[in-house]
Amino acid sequence: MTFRLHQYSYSETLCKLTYISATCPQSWIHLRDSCYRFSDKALAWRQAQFHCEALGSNLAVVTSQAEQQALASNVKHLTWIGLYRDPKSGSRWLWVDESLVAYTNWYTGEPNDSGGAEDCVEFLFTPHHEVKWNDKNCNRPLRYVCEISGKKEHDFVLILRYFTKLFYCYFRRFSSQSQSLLLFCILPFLM
Ligand SMILES: [Ca+2]
Ligand SMILES: [Ca+2]
Repeated sequence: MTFRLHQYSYSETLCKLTYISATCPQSWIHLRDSCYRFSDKALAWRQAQFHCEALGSNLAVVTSQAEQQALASNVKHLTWIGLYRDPKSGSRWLWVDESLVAYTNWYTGEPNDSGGAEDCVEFLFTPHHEVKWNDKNCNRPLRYVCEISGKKEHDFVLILRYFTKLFYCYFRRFSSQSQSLLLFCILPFLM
């Protein structure tokens, strides 16, 4: 077996293998960097979030157009997501995982706080079959989508990639022995 490959190709391959092995739990679907689970029963928003938490997740936190599109192509019902009105400030919205609310995708005229009682956010279908956001009464039972964010795994892979390159470059420079190269390429993956 030889490891005399291009300077980075060995570590890149290991990084890819590490990433692919971070698969989703059974009955969850993998979209982009996260795992999602669409419920088959309807719950009020708060119970839906409790149920996601019990599964080690949160209601979905939709922070980009790409994530919105990935979810939109899989959603089939009115569906709760993890956005809710700040109880302290009626005009502010919060994500359940405290992510910054930078991206939004409200339907035209929403959020309208109809009846002064719409504090939770659902995926809604427009007449053109687009999936947009609407504020709705949190007590209404709806299907919901939970998310296990892949961000942590992704950062983990980036850190591994960085240290692997660091070790590899260091020992490539000071040692031409392939055993040393092997040891210090693999070591970061065992930590
Ligand atoms: Ca997300
Ligand atoms: Ca509304």
